[in-house]
Amino acid sequence: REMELDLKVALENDQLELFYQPFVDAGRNTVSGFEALLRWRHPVKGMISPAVFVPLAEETGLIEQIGTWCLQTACRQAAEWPSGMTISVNLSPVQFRSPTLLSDIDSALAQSGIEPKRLQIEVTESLFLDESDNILAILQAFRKRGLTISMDDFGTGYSSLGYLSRFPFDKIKIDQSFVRDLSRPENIAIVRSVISLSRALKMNVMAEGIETHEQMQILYDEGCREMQGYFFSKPRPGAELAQMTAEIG
Ligand code: G
Ligand code: G
Ligand code: NA
Ligand code: MN
Repeated sequence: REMELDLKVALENDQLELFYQPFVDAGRNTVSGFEALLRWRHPVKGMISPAVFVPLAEETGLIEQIGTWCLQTACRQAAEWPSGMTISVNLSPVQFRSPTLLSDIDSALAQSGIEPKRLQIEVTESLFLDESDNILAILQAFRKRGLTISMDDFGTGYSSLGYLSRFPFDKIKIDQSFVRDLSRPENIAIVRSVISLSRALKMNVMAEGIETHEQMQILYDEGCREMQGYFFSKPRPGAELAQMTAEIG
């Protein structure tokens, strides 16, 4: 419970920070956008991973305020980038239970002035463990505003494939666990199937967790163009974005 108190203080005292990791068009070597990834700069413990504190924030309900802060900060940051660049924000399933989610998104867009189509929302399969009518209505409301919706960590959750046809996704992100070991024929087969599935469903596809040139090449040869991973860049602070774009482009 000590960390819970700390997290409240963190939000109030500007200890939370967004890092940004580029989405790269591997054919052209250009940056098409960035994913916002939350960090906690703890005054004593140093940098704490969201894998540690997001679950706590979800349990305590603090994720609502933290999520709102993320949306506002990410959109404000994106307003400083070239107008073609996307900003992708991760949403927790808990945020979908918040009655103010849509108005929070509208405020973040209005305050930053960015076009709605530049905002991408990332959700994971765990979203579909909840009551699905409400989820569908919210995702459709995102679409109506012009946002894009991305299926993150695809293939690692408990959901059936059916939700891909029932819910309005624009993009599938191939999970890094499949990319990590492409020397296994099983993983190549999975990657190939997901790319083919995305085409059949008229969705974009992206691979995450690319760490080596070889992984990049294999995915490229399989027809994947949009990629993300340490090979291109680690997530870095907002102040380093121009530098990051210059290094890749
Ligand atoms: O960036 P990193 O690999 O440390 O992220 C660890 C986990 O935390 C990932 O599952 C990522 O999706 C999640 N995460 C990162 N930033 C956010 C955020 O802003 N909101 C939510 N809900 N999850 C996030
Ligand atoms: O769950 P989600 O896909 O949002 O989480 C992304 C997480 O993966 C972030 O914590 C990010 O820091 C991490 N990540 C991004 N690229 C790479 C990579 O190339 N290798 C590894 N091991 N982790 C990565
Ligand atoms: Na993500
Ligand atoms: Mn992911």
